[in-house]
Parts: sequence; structure tokens; C-alpha cells
Amino acid sequence: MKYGIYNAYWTHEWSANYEYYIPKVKNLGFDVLEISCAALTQDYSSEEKLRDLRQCAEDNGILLTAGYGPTKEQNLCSADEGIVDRAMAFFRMILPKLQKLDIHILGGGLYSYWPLDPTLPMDKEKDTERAIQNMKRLSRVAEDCGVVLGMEVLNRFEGYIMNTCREGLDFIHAVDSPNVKVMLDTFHMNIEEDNMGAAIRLAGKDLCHLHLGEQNRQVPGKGSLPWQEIGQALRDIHYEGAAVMEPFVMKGGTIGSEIKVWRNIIPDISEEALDRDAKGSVEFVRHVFGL
Ligand SMILES: [Mn+2]
Repeated sequence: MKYGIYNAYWTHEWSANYEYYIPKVKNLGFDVLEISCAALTQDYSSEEKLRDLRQCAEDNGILLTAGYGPTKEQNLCSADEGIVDRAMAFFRMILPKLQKLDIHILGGGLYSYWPLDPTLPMDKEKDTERAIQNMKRLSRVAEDCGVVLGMEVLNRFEGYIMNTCREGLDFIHAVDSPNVKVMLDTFHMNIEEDNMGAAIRLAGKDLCHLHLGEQNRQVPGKGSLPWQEIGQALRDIHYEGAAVMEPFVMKGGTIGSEIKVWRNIIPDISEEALDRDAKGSVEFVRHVFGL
């Protein structure tokens, strides 16, 4: 198993200078840096920038993975064809960029939009059916680019298409592509699943990616989630994907607002303190998971 961390832990905006964070996460003990696709429309849009980023990751022995929450204007489950077309156009633009970066996992609520706007109409049945049909089309692009799309199962406050691993599995089985799989996140699972270990075992070989975070989104080991049980379940399914911690501990900026962090979760949010927590946490999960 590979251990990673989401770049957004250190920043207030989704895009950042990834060449700064790649050697940092290597030094802290990680194998993987997850980046936001938002950066690929802004700071990393030229061929040269993409080539340099890939080279930097290779030079440091770091694998890259990608995450994304589509906006409500680019939503694969929308009844508005223009909004679906924008989503397809976005992914058709992004997936070849991921291929150029040697990124093979893109995870998130890709089947819908994020953050959830509860004032918009929600018809779970019809929206899910549209998401399945459009994800079938998108899966062909993903297959061509060698990218697996992780359907991230989100908690009820952030998504309505799939809230449990069971719902995620039903969705991917309906899509029926080797490049569309389930992705779980311990923060969301803690709200929705009866039992964390059972959910991971249920996902089994269909689990392509995993986010780690405590119940208040601190780094693993600082809260009360059952890490022993989670590790046992990952061993039971012989999980070989990446486990990427996705801590959010700072208020402020677009990230603080979209994640809904209204206070600093830890007393010291200096870069040194964040680094220390990340280093301690990756040692903790490697020890507890033993994978
Ligand atoms: Mn997540």
C-alpha cells in the first residue's frame, strides 16, 4: 500500500505550487501527493508546466493522484444538457492532462457536483440514472487515458447520490467499466456506515482509492476513529491502492469555506506544526495498518 496526503492540507486555495510540496511530503515520509484538478485549469495549464511537474514527482520518487469536486455548472447528473455537456468537456480536457502527469487515479464526487447546494432540486432516482449513463460515456475517455475514476462515497451533508459503500457499489456495477470504481473516505464513512471494517470488506476489489481523516478531519491518530479496525479490513481485502490522508484543520480561504472549517481545529497552524502532525500521522498509520 502507498501512503499519501492531499496538498490542500497546507493551503487555503485549491491550486498551489506543487513543486514546493513534492519534496516536502517525501521528507515527511509519504509515497503519494494528491493534487486538485482545479490547478490543472489554472496554474498548470501549459505543456511545459505539466512536464516539469511530472519530472519533479519522478525525481523525488513521489506518485501523484488527483481529486476533484465538479462545480454545479459542470454536473454529470443534471437534467440540464448544457450543464452535462460542460462536465463532459471539462473531463475531456482534464483526463489527457492527468495522463501526461502519469496520474492514474482521479477521485471525488465526479458523478455529481460539490459542495452540495441544498436549495437546488434533487431527484435522487432520476439524477442517479443520468449520472450512470453519463459516467458510461466518460468511462471510455478514462479508459483511453489510463485513469481510474474513483466514485467517492460522500456523507449526507455533501452529496445525495451515494452515501454508503453499498450505494457506491450499485452505481459502479451499473456503469460496468474497469475504470470506474468505488472510493471511500473514513470521515464520510464515520457518519454513514454501520461499521467501518464491514464497509471496506464490502468494497473489496472494487475499492480503488481511500481517503483517511479523523471525525473532525484532523490527521489520523488525533481523534477517535477505529484505525485498528480499518487496518484489519484493509489487510483482509489485500488492499493495494493508495491511502491518502485528507486533513483540513485551518479556517479561511476557499478551502475553509467549502469544507466548512469555521475555526482552526488545532491550536498551532504554523507550517512546522502541520508538518510535524503529518509526519507523526503517516508513521502512525503505517504502524497500525502494517501494510
Ligand atoms: Mn475525501
